[in-house]
Amino acid sequence: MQRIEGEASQEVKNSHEAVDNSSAVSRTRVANQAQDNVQPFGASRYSDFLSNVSNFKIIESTLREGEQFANAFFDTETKIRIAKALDNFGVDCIELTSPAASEQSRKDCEAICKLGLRCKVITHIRCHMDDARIAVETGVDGVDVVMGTSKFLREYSHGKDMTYITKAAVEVISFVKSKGIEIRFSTEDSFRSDLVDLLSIYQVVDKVGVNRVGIADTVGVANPRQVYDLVRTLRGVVGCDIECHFHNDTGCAIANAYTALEAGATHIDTSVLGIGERNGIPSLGGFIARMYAANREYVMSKYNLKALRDVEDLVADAVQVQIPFNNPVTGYCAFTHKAGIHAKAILAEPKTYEIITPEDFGMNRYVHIGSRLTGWNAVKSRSKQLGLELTDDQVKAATNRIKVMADIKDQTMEDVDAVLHVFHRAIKNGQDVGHDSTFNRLFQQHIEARGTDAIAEEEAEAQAAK
Ligand code: HCA
Ligand code: CU
Repeated sequence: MQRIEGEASQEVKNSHEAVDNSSAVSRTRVANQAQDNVQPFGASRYSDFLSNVSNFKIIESTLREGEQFANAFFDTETKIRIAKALDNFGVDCIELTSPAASEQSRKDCEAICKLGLRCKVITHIRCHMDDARIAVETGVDGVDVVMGTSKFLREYSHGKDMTYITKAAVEVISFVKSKGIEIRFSTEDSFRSDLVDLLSIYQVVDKVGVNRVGIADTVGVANPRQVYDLVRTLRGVVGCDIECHFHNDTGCAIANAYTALEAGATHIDTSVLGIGERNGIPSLGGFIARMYAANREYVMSKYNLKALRDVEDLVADAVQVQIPFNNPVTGYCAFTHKAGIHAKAILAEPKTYEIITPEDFGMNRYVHIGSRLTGWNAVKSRSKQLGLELTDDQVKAATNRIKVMADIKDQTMEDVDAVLHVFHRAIKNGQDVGHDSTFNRLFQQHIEARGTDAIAEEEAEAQAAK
């Protein structure tokens, strides 16, 4: 695809104050105010004192949930590179596969704990004392514990009732806490678990001092409204932090994560490119894009956005997948504008069709001008980039020519440039390019001469005259 870079300034001006982090209450209040003020694109948004949209933490699970992706096999070196890249990006925590899973998993967990990363390193285990004993010896900052509570899992997986589950949870939590590290308790398949069962066990674990409780949409069944209801209810029942984990089976994972934060959740699980069991969980990049649209200041102050592409490339390479063409931010066409009307507005003011400023992520905007949908404003911008002086009417005539050609097939940037050069030269020489035969002859000559000294000299001349 032929592309040109937009010329207009992309700076989104934002003079609002940074979010204060002093105390929980003032933090939420200030965050909510900041969020209303900072919303840079004018869309009205809902906010209240529960919302943590401007005050959330990421638990990055590429090295745990991501290891459950069909293609994933991470050797020690790759795990270390991913851990460092995530730390550099600025995630709050990284979650590692259970050290009880295999001897190598245990060794890798120890090795990552020794890296001295800025982020917390936690591991993820079953709600079982054997796993907990191994986990606390690895040097992790915390342990995420999970146990199935839905009737499917109680019947077909571990076969335990709520009394047993609650007892096991309290035992594991007390043990991990006694080692002075963080502990989270989560219920697997929360949205297909009985609400009374859920709230009862969360209340018990909150009382014994768990740092976080977790809600897991293990099967990707939940929708944002259900998420809001459950998190909101839970927020009224426990005092500890709330972590949420959403699977993406029906494409709701990021929306659910966002809604969970609105309802008072504090931590969201992500993985790079969303890799995980089946089709995975919220992608780090997609989730960040969503949060950036809500509060650019907060997201930019906390995360190293320009590192996103490298993190994604690293993981894509490790699991042998391509970055999806429509990936938020880093997808091949995430900042490509095509229709003439869009191109015109984008060149005048990027915010017309962009809520994400590509430069914030180290990306570039492109205007695709070789299509039948092109417009003369975009073509004019390109002729200026090439240093070719053409009047508006001449640009319009060149645009019509491009459209005729693009009706047959999309034109490359080289071909668009050729049309502009032909127009420019013909006008200078007093030739009438309005005639098909004249244009076709000159265009043919230009194509044949492409790469020769004559054309190179002319192009250099035009650039120098710019
Ligand atoms: C699984 C476990 C889990 C755990 C989530 C959590 C899930 O692989 O089934 O600890 O909160 O989706 O339930 O990833
Ligand atoms: Cu999961």
